[in-house]
Parts: sequence; C-alpha cells; structure tokens
Amino acid sequence: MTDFPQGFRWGVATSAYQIEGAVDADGRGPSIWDAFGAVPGAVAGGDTGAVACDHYHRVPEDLALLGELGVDAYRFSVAWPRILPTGAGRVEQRGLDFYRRLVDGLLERGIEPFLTLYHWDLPQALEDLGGWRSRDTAQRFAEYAVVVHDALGDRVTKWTTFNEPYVSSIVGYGEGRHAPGAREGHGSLAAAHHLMVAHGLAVQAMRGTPGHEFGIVLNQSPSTPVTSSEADVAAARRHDLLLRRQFTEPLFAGRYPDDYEETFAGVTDLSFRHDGDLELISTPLDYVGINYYYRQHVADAPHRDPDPATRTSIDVGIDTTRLPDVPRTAMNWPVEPEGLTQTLVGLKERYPDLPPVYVTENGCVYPDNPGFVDQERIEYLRTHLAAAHDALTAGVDLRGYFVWSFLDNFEWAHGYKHRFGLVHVDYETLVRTPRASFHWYRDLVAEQRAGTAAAG
Ligand code: GBH
Repeated sequence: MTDFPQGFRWGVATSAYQIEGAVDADGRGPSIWDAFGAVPGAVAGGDTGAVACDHYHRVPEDLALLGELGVDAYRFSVAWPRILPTGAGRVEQRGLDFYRRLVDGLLERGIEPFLTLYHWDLPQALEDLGGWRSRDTAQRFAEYAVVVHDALGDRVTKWTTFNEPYVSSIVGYGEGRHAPGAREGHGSLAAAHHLMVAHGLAVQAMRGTPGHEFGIVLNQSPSTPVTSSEADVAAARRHDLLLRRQFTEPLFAGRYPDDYEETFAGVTDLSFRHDGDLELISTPLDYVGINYYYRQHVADAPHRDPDPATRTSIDVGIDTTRLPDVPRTAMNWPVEPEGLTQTLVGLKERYPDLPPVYVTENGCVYPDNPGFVDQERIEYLRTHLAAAHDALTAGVDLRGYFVWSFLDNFEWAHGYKHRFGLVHVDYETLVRTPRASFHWYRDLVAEQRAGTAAAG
C-alpha cells in the first residue's frame, strides 16, 4: 500500500443500535427501531437490537480489541433514548456516564473519539409527536446535542450531527423499509428538510469551544446511467437528487436543487421550508464524512405505483437493479472501487468550498470461511484504499478512513444475516473472534504510522 500522508486518521466505525443491545438498561427509553423490530415482517428473521453484540455490557473487552487493532480513531454513535428517554426534558445521567466511560477508555489508548449524535434511533416518544415530519423535532435535536456536548465536550472534539439523513428520511418515511416504516412522499421530503434544519441548529448551538470540529456524514456514490440514452441519463439525475443533491446543495451551496419541484411532482406544499433555513443549513462545517459502498447503476423505469392518485412524490421512475457484469458482495452490491475516487473527486469539483473529507464508512459482506480467513474483505478494503489514495493524488483533502465495521452487528432490516465486521461475533455466546482482515488492518495501520509502507 502506498504511503498516506502523516496524520491521516485510520479508524473503524459502529453505531449504537447496531451493537449495544441492553435496550432496557439504565433508564433507556424506546426508540423507533425497538418499535419497528416488533412489527411482523419488518426485519428479516424477526431479529431486533435487544441484545445485538451486548456492547453496552462489554465495553472493556471491546476497548481491549480496539487497542489491539491499534487504530487512531473510533467512530461510534450516542443513543438519544439513553440520554433523554422521552426525547426531551429529563436527562438520564447513567446514559451519559456510559459514553463517558467509553470515551475515557478510548483516550487512555490514544484513540480519538469521532462521535455521531444520530445514527437512526429516534426516541419513540418524539415519533409519537410526528417524528422528523415535525419541525419541532429539529429543535429537540439541538437541545439533545447541547446536553451531550456539555457532558462530553471536555473529552470529544469531533462532533458529527447525522449519519446519512437520506436513509432516516426517504428510506424511513418514504419507502418504509426502515423505522418508522412510513410510506409518505411529502412526509419523507419534509423529514429530509427537518433533518437538515436540525443539523444547522445543532452545529450553531454547539459551536464556540476552540478546537472542536463539526461535521455531517452522507451516503455518496456516483449515480451512473445504464445507457447513454436521454431517458437513463435523466433517471440517474432524479436518483442523484433523491439520494444526495437534496442534501448537498443546501449544505455546500446554500441553495435548493433547481430540479427539486419538477422531480418530486405533487410536492406543491413546500411550507416546510422557512425563510432563513438555507443560511442555517449551510453553516460552515469543519469536515464532511462520506460513506461509500458501491456505485449505483440507474435506468429509467415505470413508476412503482402505476396509479397517480396513490403514487408518492418520491416514486420518481427509476430502476437500480440492472447491474453491470462486475464482482458482487454477498449483499449483491457491485464491487467498483473506482467509484470511490469518482465520488470524492466529483464532490470536490461540484462544491469547491467542500470542507476536509473523511471516508467514514467503507466495507463489505462475504460468507465466512473456516478460520475466518476473509481474503475477499481484505481485497475489497485494499482496492478501496488505493482508490481513496487516487483521490488524494487528485487533490481531495482526505483526512482519514474508517472501516465499516469494527464488529459484526445488527444490519437494520436485514437483521443479523449480513456480517460486516473485522471481528466476528457469535450471537449465541457473544464471543468475539478477529478475522484475518483484523490482523491485516492492524499491520497496515502500524506500517502507515511508522511511514514504512512499501510501494504498491
Ligand atoms: C450504512 O448504510 C449505515 O450507516 C450503516 O449503519 C450500515 O450498517 C452500513 O451502511 C451497511 O449497510 O450509496 O448513495 O449510492 C448504508 C445504507 C444507503 C447503502 C444507501 C447504499 C445506496 C445509495 N446504504 N445506499 S448510495
């Protein structure tokens, strides 16, 4: 592996609901994912995050593993329902104590905490009031952010507001594949906007401590038309708007996308946009995190719902299942590392004032081999790191890279079937076993830190 710059941050990532379990411990309130997991058919195999990796009770063991891995940084999320069990009002000190112990354990090992405030686990009490459809939730989020920032701001300097607001809004409120499982066009677009407002409010409320940095994490990948036909090119553009530009244009250009209204036909009620929102949303950031997994191939297609009377405004006539003849992972995700270079370089070209970038997630799923020799994962990570390096060479200010994930975990609507970890977790015994990729990454990080990486 070619040398990365000195100071480049090497990390691994997780999120609260996917690993913690202990959903009733220490006064935690229910989240939308607890409720969604109880809906028959919502999550594969009827799986829930009730136990997950039981990380909540196994922090010392997991910290020891992170120490052995030798990473510079650990990206994790705070569960809002542990801090404010009903979303607002009473603060649960035991929840804050848990994250304080985690952060202290990281700092003792020289691992920098990258804290995410929201990785999809909204307190159910706020969903009952409308969830992200409601602008009030943005205000509640900013209050929650200040509580966590006041409690941990003496120890944590990297503050991420949201992980992939696209998934929280469009997948959760529009497609219904994620919690809260709603299928609303207008509601999901309102949710998307309110998440951005919440981001701006929270950053402005937390700002002020010297040395603290604020950012957001976005799913990004090129939307590639399957043919060069006008129809497929237009479909790819609609797809890119739905998944990415409705977030990046306000964030990094301070404007709404010009094709928003024509694409989301029927969204005539834009009253969720208030004067001053764009200034709020485009508040300058210190970094942006990019989650990259695969390149998307987009074709023009009929609407999913043929009836315009019942069709939602996000049913924009696209098909993303026509994949080229390239290798796939066990989740059927295409393996195209050059898509990562294209993503990073493309963002920088589109937004010249883009803040410094981290790849905050990248990883894959393959079936396990005896002895957990996951050569395919090593190959995936190696080629994607080379692609990230190409972006550096092309002038992108890339500051770090996080593998998704440190541990196998609850893969949302897929349940426990798909394993992303450098560390295997046996869900019966909860025993952790490092895979070959863990040792490979450990050696890579050590070499890079010593600056002794061999070329190639
Ligand atoms: C991430 O979600 C999550 O942050 C994490 O919790 C999860 O476990 C992990 O990935 C693995 O699934 O990339 O814009 O072309 C990612 C879910 C959302 C994957 C959007 C791919 C395709 C759109 N994804 N997506 S894009």
